[in-house]
Amino acid sequence: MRRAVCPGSFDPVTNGHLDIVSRASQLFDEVIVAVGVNKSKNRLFTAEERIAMLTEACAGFANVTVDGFSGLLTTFCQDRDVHAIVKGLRAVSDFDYELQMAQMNSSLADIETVFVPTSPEWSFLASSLVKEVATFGGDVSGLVPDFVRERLATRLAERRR
Ligand code: COD
Repeated sequence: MRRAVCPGSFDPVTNGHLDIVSRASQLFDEVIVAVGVNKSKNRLFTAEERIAMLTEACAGFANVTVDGFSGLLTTFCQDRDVHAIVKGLRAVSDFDYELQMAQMNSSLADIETVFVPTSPEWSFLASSLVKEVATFGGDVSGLVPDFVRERLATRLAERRR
């Protein structure tokens, strides 16, 4: 059984993330989307909310499950007997950081990182930009699933009150 983890913050999940998850699901028998829970970081959505959105967004993929993790990603992988991490690459700037993490993770455990190049249509897409555009009233439809766009609008309205 070939298993892989697709890790990330997913604050919130975008169509770029889902493209990588979808392609990973074709490369591996089983894919776990792992939502990082780092309490020191200021997130727009809680871990539970991010996991719920991903679970809904990934419902169509038969071999994909969603879970949260805290601490080291390598520990999560070892606990699940997973030896592959799938990461999306958008640009050279992603590569610098991702290469460093891949090498650190492989020095910590018997884990290979597989890089999947972004599809051209999502190469500019990042959760941080989606949040910024939505904060200033821009239209993010087509960049995230519709239900995520609605939850984003609701959360930003709550923050403005
Ligand atoms: N197209 C393709 N790929 C994309 C796109 C897009 N438009 N947008 C994002 N991605 C990819 C990213 O490149 C990344 O691979 C993944 O999707 C998740 O992206 P984010 O932004 O949601 O998540 P990150 O990059 O903030 O997640 C970082 C982790 C949580 C994976 C990382 O910090 C981690 O592993 N933390 C655990 C602690 C640990 O083990 N630290 C040691 C690391 S060496």
